[in-house]
Amino acid sequence: MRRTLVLLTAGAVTAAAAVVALSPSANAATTLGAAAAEKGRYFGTAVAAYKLSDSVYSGILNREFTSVTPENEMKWDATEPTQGTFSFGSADTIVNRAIANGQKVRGHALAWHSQQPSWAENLSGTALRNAMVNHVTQVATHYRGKIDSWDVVNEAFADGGSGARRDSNLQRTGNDWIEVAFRTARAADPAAKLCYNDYNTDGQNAKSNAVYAMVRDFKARGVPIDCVGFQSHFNAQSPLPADYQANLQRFADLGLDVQITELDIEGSGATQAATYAAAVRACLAVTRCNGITVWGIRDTDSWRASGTPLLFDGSGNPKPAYAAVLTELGGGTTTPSSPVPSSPSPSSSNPAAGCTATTSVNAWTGGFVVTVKVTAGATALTGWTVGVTVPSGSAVTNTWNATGGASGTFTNAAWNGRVAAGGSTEFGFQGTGGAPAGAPVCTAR
Ligand code: 9MR
Repeated sequence: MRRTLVLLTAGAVTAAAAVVALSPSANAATTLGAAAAEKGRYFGTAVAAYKLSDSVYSGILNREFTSVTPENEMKWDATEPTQGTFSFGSADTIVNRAIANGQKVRGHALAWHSQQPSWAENLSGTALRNAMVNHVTQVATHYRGKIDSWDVVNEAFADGGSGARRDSNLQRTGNDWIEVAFRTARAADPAAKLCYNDYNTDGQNAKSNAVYAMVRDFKARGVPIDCVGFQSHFNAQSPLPADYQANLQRFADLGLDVQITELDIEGSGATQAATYAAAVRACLAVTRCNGITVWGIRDTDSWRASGTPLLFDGSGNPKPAYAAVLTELGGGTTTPSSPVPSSPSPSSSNPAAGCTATTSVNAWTGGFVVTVKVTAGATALTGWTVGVTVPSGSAVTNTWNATGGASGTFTNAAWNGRVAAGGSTEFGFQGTGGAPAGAPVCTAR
């Protein structure tokens, strides 16, 4: 467990700037990940490696999410572009960063008919089966011990009412290709949970019935499977099913975890928010639904960007759907009515500064994330600067909702400089090394 420290300060450092442990019950969780954690679940997102240098993107990622799924970087075409030659660079970037931030990783996906390298698309029979087994072995071995859950097989059933397997080059190697993939993954990474993942299986229908029958058979025969992923891509053509919870529950009753793995819901405003809340509610009602992953961060990051299906808008602002999910998870944006600690109460040694800063620090060996709350005094702010003492040997690597930071001085972003009298705004930063332990100093500009 990371230690959560709250440093209460105002103005210059005094002995009164006590370090106190925050009791989790003292305050509603204010991020998706923290709120889900209080419900015993993770809250994750798909991540694209090339976006990690975007500070708005990575800021939200660090702040809100406790699990990541590489959106494309672990797929067969990315990890084995030439047969027998493996390329893990982009996926490693995501995995190492997630581990450094204390986030889980969902591996996606070892065996899939889509996004195969052309050399695999052109194989068949024993050559393809052997190539698949080698691929699963090499990739799962490379990430052994680092993956919470693997999508071992993705989208292997046909759409429509047939209940049949999807025709594919992998399927044509023999009906046992799925269980062979699972056994191979278990041998390579015994600690990872092994999932079957699919879409249009979110409600009870011919396709999900067929997956259910396969999973039941696997459990009966001892084929290693630990979880089923429900992608949950919803829109007008494919709405949230009325029996979503019941469907999750019947799979859970087979004795495995269920996970919402690629959630996105096209729409906007209150309607979208209500549908997101309903999806979250269904998971929370199923004890073995142990995590939710949304398929991207901002609407502009989505594979269905025009449908604005995610929780943050293109500028990174939380949408009504974000608030609905946070509320459904039991979180909230309220601050405690009495500040922590109650004694001694923080008092500014520099009232003329016009603002105060409160810092919440998540620190672990080798890194930290700091969230800073800037509160205006009796006069509204038109801009602010916060100075933080970064210990020598430590470095700020990322800042969100503020600019600067490399030298420990942060200035409001274009959109959050104006703060009403008595009002507040938040920014954050991430770094390597030991966390700043002193008090931040807020100055109105
Ligand atoms: O979001 C992914 C997109 O960037 C890729 O172009 C696409 C290619 O197949 O895959 C998308 O992710 C898919 C996921 O891997 C499996 N389930 C459906 C997802 C949306 O298409």
